[in-house]
Amino acid sequence: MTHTAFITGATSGFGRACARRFAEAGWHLVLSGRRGERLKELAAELEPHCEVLTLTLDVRDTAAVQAAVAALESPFREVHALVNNAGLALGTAPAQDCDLEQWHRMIDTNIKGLTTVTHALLPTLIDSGAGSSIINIGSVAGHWPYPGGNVYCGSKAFVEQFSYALRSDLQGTGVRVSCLAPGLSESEFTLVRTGGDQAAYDRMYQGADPIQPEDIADTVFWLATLPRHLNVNSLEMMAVSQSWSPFTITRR
Ligand code: NDP
Ligand code: 8X3
Repeated sequence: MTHTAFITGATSGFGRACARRFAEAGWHLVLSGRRGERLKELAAELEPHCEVLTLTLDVRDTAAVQAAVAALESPFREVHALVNNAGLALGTAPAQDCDLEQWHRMIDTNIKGLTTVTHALLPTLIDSGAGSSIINIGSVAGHWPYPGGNVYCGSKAFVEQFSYALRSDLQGTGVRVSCLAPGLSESEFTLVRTGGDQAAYDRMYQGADPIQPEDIADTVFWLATLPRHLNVNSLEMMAVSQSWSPFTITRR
Protein backbone atom coordinates (compact mmCIF):
# COMPACT_ATOMS: atom_id res chain seq x y z
CA MET A 1 0.00 0.00 0.00
CA THR A 2 1.27 3.48 -0.82
CA HIS A 3 1.22 5.94 2.05
CA THR A 4 0.49 9.67 2.04
CA ALA A 5 2.35 12.38 3.94
CA PHE A 6 0.88 15.83 4.57
CA ILE A 7 3.70 18.34 5.02
CA THR A 8 3.21 21.97 6.02
CA GLY A 9 5.85 24.55 5.11
CA ALA A 10 7.06 22.57 2.11
CA THR A 11 8.30 25.60 0.16
CA SER A 12 11.65 25.79 1.92
CA GLY A 13 14.12 24.30 4.40
CA PHE A 14 13.02 21.26 6.42
CA GLY A 15 9.62 20.90 4.76
CA ARG A 16 11.02 20.84 1.23
CA ALA A 17 13.73 18.36 2.24
CA CYS A 18 11.07 16.16 3.89
CA ALA A 19 9.02 16.23 0.69
CA ARG A 20 12.04 15.03 -1.27
CA ARG A 21 12.81 12.29 1.28
CA PHE A 22 9.25 10.90 1.35
CA ALA A 23 9.01 11.13 -2.46
CA GLU A 24 12.21 9.13 -2.80
CA ALA A 25 10.45 6.33 -0.89
CA GLY A 26 7.37 6.60 -3.14
CA TRP A 27 4.95 8.18 -0.66
CA HIS A 28 2.15 10.33 -2.04
CA LEU A 29 2.43 13.91 -0.87
CA VAL A 30 0.20 16.79 0.13
CA LEU A 31 2.47 19.83 0.19
CA SER A 32 1.40 23.15 1.63
CA GLY A 33 2.78 26.64 2.08
CA ARG A 34 1.94 30.19 1.08
CA ARG A 35 4.31 30.42 -1.91
CA GLY A 36 2.36 28.56 -4.58
CA GLU A 37 5.03 28.96 -7.29
CA ARG A 38 7.59 27.13 -5.16
CA LEU A 39 5.08 24.35 -4.47
CA LYS A 40 4.46 23.96 -8.21
CA GLU A 41 8.19 23.75 -8.93
CA LEU A 42 8.65 21.14 -6.20
CA ALA A 43 5.69 19.12 -7.44
CA ALA A 44 7.14 19.09 -10.96
CA GLU A 45 10.43 17.82 -9.55
CA LEU A 46 8.81 15.07 -7.45
CA GLU A 47 5.97 13.86 -9.66
CA PRO A 48 8.10 11.29 -11.48
CA HIS A 49 8.42 9.51 -8.08
CA CYS A 50 4.95 9.92 -6.56
CA GLU A 51 1.58 11.66 -6.74
CA VAL A 52 1.64 15.22 -5.40
CA LEU A 53 -1.16 17.59 -4.39
CA THR A 54 -0.17 21.17 -3.65
CA LEU A 55 -2.19 23.42 -1.36
CA THR A 56 -1.35 27.11 -1.39
CA LEU A 57 -2.34 27.76 2.16
CA ASP A 58 -1.63 30.02 5.11
CA VAL A 59 -1.90 27.90 8.25
CA ARG A 60 -3.27 30.97 10.06
CA ASP A 61 -6.37 30.90 7.85
CA THR A 62 -8.52 28.42 9.79
CA ALA A 63 -11.40 28.31 7.30
CA ALA A 64 -9.03 27.74 4.37
CA VAL A 65 -7.21 24.92 6.17
CA GLN A 66 -10.48 23.22 7.09
CA ALA A 67 -11.88 23.58 3.56
CA ALA A 68 -8.69 22.23 1.97
CA VAL A 69 -8.63 19.19 4.26
CA ALA A 70 -12.36 18.54 3.75
CA ALA A 71 -11.83 18.59 -0.03
CA LEU A 72 -9.02 15.98 -0.02
CA GLU A 73 -9.72 13.04 -2.27
CA SER A 74 -8.08 9.65 -2.53
CA PRO A 75 -5.13 8.94 -2.42
CA PHE A 76 -4.52 12.19 -0.53
CA ARG A 77 -7.40 11.69 1.88
CA GLU A 78 -5.78 8.73 3.67
CA VAL A 79 -3.02 10.58 5.51
CA HIS A 80 -0.47 8.37 7.31
CA ALA A 81 2.01 11.05 8.34
CA LEU A 82 1.40 14.66 9.24
CA VAL A 83 4.58 16.72 9.39
CA ASN A 84 3.65 19.89 11.25
CA ASN A 85 6.62 21.94 10.13
CA ALA A 86 5.36 25.41 9.06
CA GLY A 87 6.70 27.96 11.49
CA LEU A 88 8.90 30.94 11.98
CA ALA A 89 10.81 33.15 14.39
CA LEU A 90 10.66 36.91 14.04
CA GLY A 91 13.30 39.10 15.64
CA THR A 92 16.02 38.60 18.22
CA ALA A 93 15.40 41.67 20.38
CA PRO A 94 14.84 41.53 24.12
CA ALA A 95 11.18 41.30 25.09
CA GLN A 96 11.01 44.90 26.21
CA ASP A 97 11.99 46.08 22.71
CA CYS A 98 9.81 43.68 20.72
CA ASP A 99 7.05 44.43 18.29
CA LEU A 100 3.75 42.95 19.57
CA GLU A 101 2.59 42.26 16.00
CA GLN A 102 5.62 39.96 15.49
CA TRP A 103 4.83 38.12 18.72
CA HIS A 104 1.27 37.57 17.57
CA ARG A 105 2.40 36.33 14.16
CA MET A 106 4.60 33.69 15.81
CA ILE A 107 1.76 32.58 18.09
CA ASP A 108 -0.71 32.53 15.20
CA THR A 109 1.62 30.44 13.04
CA ASN A 110 3.58 28.19 15.42
CA ILE A 111 0.76 27.52 17.88
CA LYS A 112 -2.61 28.31 16.33
CA GLY A 113 -1.67 27.20 12.80
CA LEU A 114 -0.17 23.93 14.02
CA THR A 115 -3.23 23.16 16.15
CA THR A 116 -5.62 24.04 13.30
CA VAL A 117 -3.91 21.65 10.89
CA THR A 118 -3.74 18.93 13.54
CA HIS A 119 -7.42 19.31 14.44
CA ALA A 120 -8.45 19.14 10.78
CA LEU A 121 -6.41 16.00 10.08
CA LEU A 122 -7.01 13.99 13.26
CA PRO A 123 -10.03 12.09 11.88
CA THR A 124 -8.16 10.90 8.80
CA LEU A 125 -5.04 10.02 10.81
CA ILE A 126 -7.16 7.95 13.18
CA ASP A 127 -8.91 6.29 10.22
CA SER A 128 -5.50 5.43 8.78
CA GLY A 129 -4.90 3.52 12.01
CA ALA A 130 -1.88 1.93 13.63
CA GLY A 131 1.44 3.22 12.42
CA SER A 132 0.18 6.67 11.42
CA SER A 133 2.27 9.51 12.77
CA ILE A 134 2.09 13.14 13.71
CA ILE A 135 5.55 14.65 13.69
CA ASN A 136 5.63 18.11 15.19
CA ILE A 137 8.68 20.27 14.61
CA GLY A 138 9.60 21.84 17.91
CA SER A 139 12.99 23.33 18.68
CA VAL A 140 15.74 23.43 21.24
CA ALA A 141 14.19 26.85 21.85
CA GLY A 142 11.27 25.03 23.44
CA HIS A 143 13.62 23.35 25.94
CA TRP A 144 16.27 25.99 26.57
CA PRO A 145 15.55 29.72 26.89
CA TYR A 146 18.00 32.23 25.41
CA PRO A 147 18.13 36.03 25.17
CA GLY A 148 15.89 37.29 22.38
CA GLY A 149 14.03 33.96 22.17
CA ASN A 150 11.02 35.15 24.22
CA VAL A 151 7.83 34.27 22.32
CA TYR A 152 9.54 31.94 19.83
CA CYS A 153 10.83 29.85 22.78
CA GLY A 154 7.36 29.88 24.32
CA SER A 155 5.70 28.82 21.09
CA LYS A 156 8.03 25.83 20.72
CA ALA A 157 7.52 24.82 24.36
CA PHE A 158 3.83 24.68 23.47
CA VAL A 159 4.60 22.35 20.57
CA GLU A 160 6.45 19.97 22.88
CA GLN A 161 3.77 19.82 25.59
CA PHE A 162 0.94 19.68 23.05
CA SER A 163 2.67 16.69 21.46
CA TYR A 164 2.80 14.81 24.78
CA ALA A 165 -0.82 15.63 25.63
CA LEU A 166 -1.96 14.62 22.16
CA ARG A 167 -0.29 11.25 22.69
CA SER A 168 -2.31 10.75 25.84
CA ASP A 169 -5.55 11.49 24.03
CA LEU A 170 -4.65 9.25 21.10
CA GLN A 171 -3.88 6.30 23.38
CA GLY A 172 -5.49 3.23 21.87
CA THR A 173 -5.86 4.65 18.35
CA GLY A 174 -2.43 3.49 17.19
CA VAL A 175 -1.59 7.04 16.02
CA ARG A 176 1.89 8.09 17.08
CA VAL A 177 3.04 11.57 18.06
CA SER A 178 6.64 12.74 18.08
CA CYS A 179 8.16 16.12 18.72
CA LEU A 180 11.45 16.67 16.91
CA ALA A 181 13.44 19.53 18.42
CA PRO A 182 16.40 20.62 16.31
CA GLY A 183 19.05 23.16 17.19
CA LEU A 184 21.11 25.35 14.86
CA SER A 185 20.05 24.43 11.32
CA GLU A 186 20.82 26.13 8.03
CA SER A 187 17.73 27.37 6.20
CA GLU A 188 15.85 30.52 5.25
CA PHE A 189 14.64 30.54 8.88
CA THR A 190 17.47 32.95 9.75
CA LEU A 191 16.65 35.28 6.84
CA VAL A 192 13.01 35.35 7.93
CA ARG A 193 13.98 35.98 11.54
CA THR A 194 16.32 38.87 10.70
CA GLY A 195 14.13 40.46 8.03
CA GLY A 196 16.40 39.30 5.18
CA ASP A 197 19.78 40.20 6.72
CA GLN A 198 22.24 38.16 4.62
CA ALA A 199 25.21 39.25 6.78
CA ALA A 200 23.46 37.93 9.90
CA TYR A 201 22.75 34.69 8.04
CA ASP A 202 26.43 34.34 7.10
CA ARG A 203 27.57 35.09 10.67
CA MET A 204 25.15 32.54 12.10
CA TYR A 205 26.35 29.58 10.07
CA GLN A 206 29.97 30.39 9.19
CA GLY A 207 32.30 27.66 10.42
CA ALA A 208 29.54 26.05 12.52
CA ASP A 209 28.68 22.99 10.40
CA PRO A 210 24.99 23.42 11.23
CA ILE A 211 22.30 20.76 10.82
CA GLN A 212 21.14 20.63 7.20
CA PRO A 213 17.49 20.25 6.10
CA GLU A 214 18.35 16.81 4.69
CA ASP A 215 19.45 15.68 8.20
CA ILE A 216 16.03 16.68 9.52
CA ALA A 217 14.27 14.99 6.60
CA ASP A 218 16.10 11.71 7.24
CA THR A 219 15.09 11.88 10.92
CA VAL A 220 11.45 12.74 10.17
CA PHE A 221 11.26 9.88 7.66
CA TRP A 222 12.80 7.50 10.21
CA LEU A 223 10.20 8.56 12.80
CA ALA A 224 7.37 8.00 10.33
CA THR A 225 8.59 4.55 9.35
CA LEU A 226 9.56 3.06 12.71
CA PRO A 227 7.97 -0.28 13.55
CA ARG A 228 4.39 0.52 14.50
CA HIS A 229 4.80 -0.56 18.14
CA LEU A 230 7.35 2.24 18.75
CA ASN A 231 6.77 5.92 19.55
CA VAL A 232 9.63 8.39 19.99
CA ASN A 233 8.03 11.02 22.22
CA SER A 234 10.66 13.70 21.91
CA LEU A 235 13.94 13.92 20.07
CA GLU A 236 16.34 16.82 20.48
CA MET A 237 19.21 17.11 18.02
CA MET A 238 22.06 19.59 17.72
CA ALA A 239 25.04 20.18 15.52
CA VAL A 240 28.19 18.93 17.23
CA SER A 241 29.37 22.56 17.26
CA GLN A 242 26.47 23.63 19.50
CA SER A 243 26.00 23.06 23.22
CA TRP A 244 25.08 25.04 26.38
CA SER A 245 26.49 28.07 28.12
CA PRO A 246 26.65 28.58 31.88
CA PHE A 247 23.93 30.62 33.64
CA THR A 248 24.68 34.32 33.70
CA ILE A 249 24.70 36.19 36.99
CA THR A 250 24.36 39.95 37.38
CA ARG A 251 26.27 40.98 40.51
CA ARG A 252 25.51 44.01 42.66
P1 NDP B 1 12.21 27.99 6.52
O1 NDP B 1 12.04 29.44 6.71
O2 NDP B 1 13.19 27.51 5.50
O3 NDP B 1 10.82 27.28 6.23
C1 NDP B 1 9.65 27.64 6.92
C2 NDP B 1 8.46 27.09 6.19
O4 NDP B 1 7.28 27.44 6.94
C3 NDP B 1 8.29 27.66 4.80
O5 NDP B 1 7.97 26.63 3.90
C4 NDP B 1 7.14 28.62 4.94
O6 NDP B 1 6.36 28.63 3.73
C5 NDP B 1 6.31 27.97 6.04
N1 NDP B 1 5.44 28.92 6.69
C6 NDP B 1 5.77 29.97 7.47
N2 NDP B 1 4.68 30.66 7.82
C7 NDP B 1 3.62 30.02 7.25
C8 NDP B 1 2.22 30.23 7.25
N3 NDP B 1 1.67 31.26 7.90
N4 NDP B 1 1.44 29.38 6.56
C9 NDP B 1 1.97 28.33 5.90
N5 NDP B 1 3.28 28.07 5.87
C10 NDP B 1 4.10 28.91 6.54
O7 NDP B 1 12.62 27.42 7.97
P2 NDP B 1 12.94 25.93 8.48
O8 NDP B 1 12.75 24.94 7.44
O9 NDP B 1 14.24 26.00 9.19
O10 NDP B 1 11.81 25.82 9.60
C11 NDP B 1 10.82 24.82 9.61
C12 NDP B 1 10.39 24.60 11.03
O11 NDP B 1 11.50 24.20 11.82
C13 NDP B 1 9.83 25.83 11.73
O12 NDP B 1 8.73 25.44 12.53
C14 NDP B 1 10.98 26.31 12.61
O13 NDP B 1 10.53 27.02 13.71
C15 NDP B 1 11.60 25.00 12.98
N6 NDP B 1 13.00 25.00 13.39
C16 NDP B 1 13.95 25.60 12.64
C17 NDP B 1 15.28 25.56 13.07
C18 NDP B 1 16.38 26.25 12.33
O14 NDP B 1 17.41 26.56 12.96
N7 NDP B 1 16.25 26.49 11.03
C19 NDP B 1 15.67 24.80 14.27
C20 NDP B 1 14.56 24.24 14.99
C21 NDP B 1 13.28 24.31 14.55
P3 NDP B 1 5.75 29.96 3.04
O15 NDP B 1 6.63 31.11 3.45
O16 NDP B 1 5.79 29.64 1.58
O17 NDP B 1 4.38 30.03 3.59
C1 8X3 C 1 15.55 27.42 15.82
C2 8X3 C 1 16.74 27.12 16.65
O1 8X3 C 1 18.28 28.05 18.47
O2 8X3 C 1 17.57 29.55 16.68
O3 8X3 C 1 14.41 26.87 16.37
O4 8X3 C 1 16.03 28.92 18.39
S1 8X3 C 1 17.16 28.48 17.60
